[in-house]
Amino acid sequence: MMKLKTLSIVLFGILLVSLAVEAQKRGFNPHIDLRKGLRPDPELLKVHDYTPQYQWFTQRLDHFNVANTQTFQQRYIINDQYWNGNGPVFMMINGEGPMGLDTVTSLQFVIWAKQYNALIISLEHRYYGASFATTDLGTDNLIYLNPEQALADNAVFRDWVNQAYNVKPTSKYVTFGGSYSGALSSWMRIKYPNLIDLAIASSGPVNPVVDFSQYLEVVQRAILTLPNLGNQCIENISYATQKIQDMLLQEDYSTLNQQFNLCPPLDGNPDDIATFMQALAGNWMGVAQYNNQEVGQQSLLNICEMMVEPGNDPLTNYITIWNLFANGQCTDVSYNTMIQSMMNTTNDATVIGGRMWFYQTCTNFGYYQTSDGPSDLQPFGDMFGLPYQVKQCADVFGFDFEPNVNWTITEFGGLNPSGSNVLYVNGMNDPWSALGLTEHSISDPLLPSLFIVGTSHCQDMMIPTAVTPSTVIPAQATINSFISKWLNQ
Ligand SMILES: *[C@@H]1O[C@H](CO)[C@@H](O)[C@H](O)[C@H]1NC(C)=O
Ligand SMILES: *[C@@H]1O[C@H](CO)[C@@H](O)[C@H](O)[C@H]1NC(C)=O
Ligand SMILES: CC(=O)N[C@H]1CO[C@H](CO)[C@@H](O)[C@@H]1O
Repeated sequence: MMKLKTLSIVLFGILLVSLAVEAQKRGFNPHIDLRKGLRPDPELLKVHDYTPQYQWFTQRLDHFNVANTQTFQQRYIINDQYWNGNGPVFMMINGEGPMGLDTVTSLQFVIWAKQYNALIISLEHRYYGASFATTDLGTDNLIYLNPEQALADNAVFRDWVNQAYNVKPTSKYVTFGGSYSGALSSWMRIKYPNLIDLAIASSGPVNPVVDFSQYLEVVQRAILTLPNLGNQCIENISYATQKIQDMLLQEDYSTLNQQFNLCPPLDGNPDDIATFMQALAGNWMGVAQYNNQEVGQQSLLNICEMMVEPGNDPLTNYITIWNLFANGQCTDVSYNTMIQSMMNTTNDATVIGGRMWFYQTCTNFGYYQTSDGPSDLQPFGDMFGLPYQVKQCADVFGFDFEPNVNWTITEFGGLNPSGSNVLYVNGMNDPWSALGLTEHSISDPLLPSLFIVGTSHCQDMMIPTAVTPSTVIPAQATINSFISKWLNQ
C-alpha cells in the first residue's frame, strides 16, 4: 500500500494541544508537525504531587435563548497546587483544538501562578476536543459555534468556580490565551469586565479579514531578517515558484507529479492545482509560524540554507525541501479529498481545527491565507487566490455568503477596542501579527501592546528553550510586570 500524506485545509494558529494528539498527528501534515509540544517544568511539578485530570461541567448549549434548555458536557481542568485561598485566579482560554492537560502545568503563566499563589483553571472550547456540543457536526448543529457562545461558556464557568472554590471578592481574575484563544482572552475582558480583571492576549488576530494575503508577506519579511541569506532565499523561492507555475501553464503535469511525488497525480483540475500551490507555500508557512521554538525542529535558517545550496537549480532545492517534509510519503493534493474530509460530520475528540474551525472561518473570521499579495512582497506565486478559498465554504457547507468579519469587528472592536487592562502581545516574525493589535505602545495606560522583535507565534507563552530568541525573556518579564501592576491596582 502506498503511504499517503494529506493536507489540512487551512493553516490556523492553534498551538495548545496535548502531546498525545501531537503524536497521533505527527508525520501527517507539516503545519501540525511543527506545532510544539509543551514542556513540563520539573521545578514547577515538584511543589507537591499533582496530576492534572479532566473533569466535566454541564453547560447550556445556547446562552442567548432562554427557551433552549439543552445542555452539553464541557471538559475542564483545575490546578490548585499553588492556590492559597487568597490569590488570583488564572484562566486559560482554549481555542480550536483539544485542550491538553499540559495547559495548566507547562506554560510560562504557570510559573507566574506559582509566584502569585494563583488558582489555575482551563475550560475546553465548545465543539473541540471531547467537549462535543451536539450529537454530530451537521451544518445546522454548528450554529452554536461562535466566539460569543465560547466567551459565555467561560463566563458561566468562572462564576461556578468562584462559588465552588470560595474565591474571595478581593481575588482578581486573569485570562490568558494564544492565537484565536488570545483574541478570546482579550474579548473576555472587553465583554465581561465585571468578571475578568485583566487579560494577556498573545498573538490574537483580533482584526479578522477575509483575504489574509498579508500572512505570506510576513513570512517573506521573517525570511528577509536572516543575515546574508534572506534575500537569496526569497529570490530562489520566487524563481522555483515561477518555474513550477510555468510548467503548470504548459500543462506539463507528469514532471511535477514525479518530482513532488503527488498521489493522485495532477491532471489539470484547477482546484487541485491551487491546492498544490498552497501546499508548497504551506511548508514555509508552518516553519515561519513556529520558527525557533523547539530544539531539533526545522527553522527558517535551516530551510533557507538548503534553498540557496550552491551548484543546484533553485527548483531542485525547493523539491528537496518539499520531499524532506513529505517524509518519504506521496502527497494527496486533490481538492476533493480535502473537501470530503471537511464534510465528515462525525464528532472526533482528536481533531485539531478540522470542520469546526473551517466553519468558524467561513462564518466569523475568514483569515484565508491567499496568494493575492504583490509578487515583490511574497514569493509563493498567485495561484491560490480568494475565489479558491471562498469556494470551499460553498462546497463544504453550501454557503453563498462571505464570512461576516464586519460583525466580528463590530462586536469586539477590531483594532479599536474599548476597555482597559488588556496587554496585547505579538511576535514580529509571526504571520498572524498582521491582524493583531500592535500599534499601541506599552506606555498606553489602558490597552498596551508589546511587539517582540524576532519571535514567532505565541512564543511568549512558552517556557523558553535553547533556541528561543533572546528577546523573549525580557518580554516575559514585561508581561509579568503588567500582571503584578494590575493585580495590585
Ligand atoms: C469520519 O470521521 C470519523 C471520526 O474521525 C471516522 O471514524 C470516519 O471513518 C470518517 N468517515 C469517513 C467516510 O471518512
Ligand atoms: C464590510 O465592511 C466593508 C467596509 O465598511 C464593506 O466594504 C464591505 O462590503 C462589508 N462587507 C460585508 C460582507 O458586509
Ligand atoms: C535564480 C536565483 O536567484 N538563484 C540564486 C540562488 O541562490 C544562490 C546563492 O546560493 C545564488 O547564487 C543564485 O543566484
